[in-house]
Amino acid sequence: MAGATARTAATRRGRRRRRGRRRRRRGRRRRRHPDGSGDGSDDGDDDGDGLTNVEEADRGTDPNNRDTDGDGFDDGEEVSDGTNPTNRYSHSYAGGCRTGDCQPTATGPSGSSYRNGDVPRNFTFTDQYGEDVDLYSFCGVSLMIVIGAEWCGPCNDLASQLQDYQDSVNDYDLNHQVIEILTQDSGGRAADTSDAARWASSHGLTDIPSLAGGSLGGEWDKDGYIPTIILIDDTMTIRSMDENNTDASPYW
Ligand SMILES: [Ca+2]
Ligand SMILES: [Ca+2]
Ligand SMILES: [Ca+2]
Ligand SMILES: [Ca+2]
Repeated sequence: MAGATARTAATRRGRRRRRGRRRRRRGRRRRRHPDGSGDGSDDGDDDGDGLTNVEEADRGTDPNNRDTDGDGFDDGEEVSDGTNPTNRYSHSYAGGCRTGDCQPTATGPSGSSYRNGDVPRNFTFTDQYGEDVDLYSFCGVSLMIVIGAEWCGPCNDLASQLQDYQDSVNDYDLNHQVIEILTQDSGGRAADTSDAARWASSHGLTDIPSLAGGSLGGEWDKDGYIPTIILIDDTMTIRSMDENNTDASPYW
């Protein structure tokens, strides 16, 4: 619990530092508030988030709250980043992974585990950069979830393929993202974020979130074997639930 609190504090510190740098860059521009509404007066920026009061009205954000959706990123910062300031799952991540912007309605598992056609519930894990990562941040992106453990040889083989795969996806600018979830360390103990950071380092995962430290319900385990590959489409609907592929090559 203390670890989780420390990680959350570190995440917030990181976000505050990035915000500070961006605010300093925007400082001069943000002190001028053009008359975009054409009413003859300065549009103002009452909460100092980089969006004028008129822009906030146009976007449906709160002109008296820097961070309307409470995701740790100011409204103006989100607009600059191309994320949605009214969707708490939509924001950028330090690792630079691809994210989306939609709000799925979970169906939950239709059997003892998720099946194709189900819309899963959100989960939250911490990545190799210390940021909390939500599954629903990837709504709008087609997603490959890979689940494995450090002690598992085939999981290591699969993990070592993934960054090349993501790089080729990025080269073709495909709307696709891989995420890795590490469930156990080399000794079969529950993986923590230092294990996930080591996993990322040993397999060269950079813009692939390497996740640990959260809770993955039994509904994500179809047959008790790992590695597991799950494909989810851009509406957050499961299209391939653990269909016994143990390497990424069928997807290249
Ligand atoms: Ca504002
Ligand atoms: Ca605002
Ligand atoms: Ca926000
Ligand atoms: Ca947001």
